[in-house]
Amino acid sequence: MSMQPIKRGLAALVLMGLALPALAQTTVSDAWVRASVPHQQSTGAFMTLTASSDSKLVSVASPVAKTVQVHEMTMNGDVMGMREVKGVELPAGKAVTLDPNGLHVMLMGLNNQVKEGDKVPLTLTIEDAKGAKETVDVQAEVRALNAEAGGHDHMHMKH
Ligand SMILES: [Cu+2]
Repeated sequence: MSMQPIKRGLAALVLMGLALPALAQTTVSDAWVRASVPHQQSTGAFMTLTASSDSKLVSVASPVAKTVQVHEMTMNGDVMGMREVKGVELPAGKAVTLDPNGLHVMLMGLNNQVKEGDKVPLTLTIEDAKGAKETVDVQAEVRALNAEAGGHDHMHMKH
């Protein structure tokens, strides 16, 4: 019985996660980036994070974008917008999801078009309650523009 390459890749990632030193351990699953169209300036990255102890996602970096921020969606009357947040609380053992309707990672100033099927490297910096920092490298899969459409479009939102 043969595993498909994608499954083998995921298994390897899980094993690598388990092999990390026993500091704060945060697992990241289902990381994906929304595909962009040519000349689009920014796009969003989404994932589910689970920390083993109370922690905070403090920053994200990626070689595909000049600036990476963590945003939250805001509603001002009927107008949807977003703003930068200074960190995302990751309570111990609780899965925290960044999705197109809430918190998300904003990749701003894209160096190139991000195409469906590409992998986007993301480096997450997570700080535990004692201030110890951990970095987690993730390969986020690029999904089609309309994947899990949240009824809004980043390109038309104010920052
Ligand atoms: Cu945003």
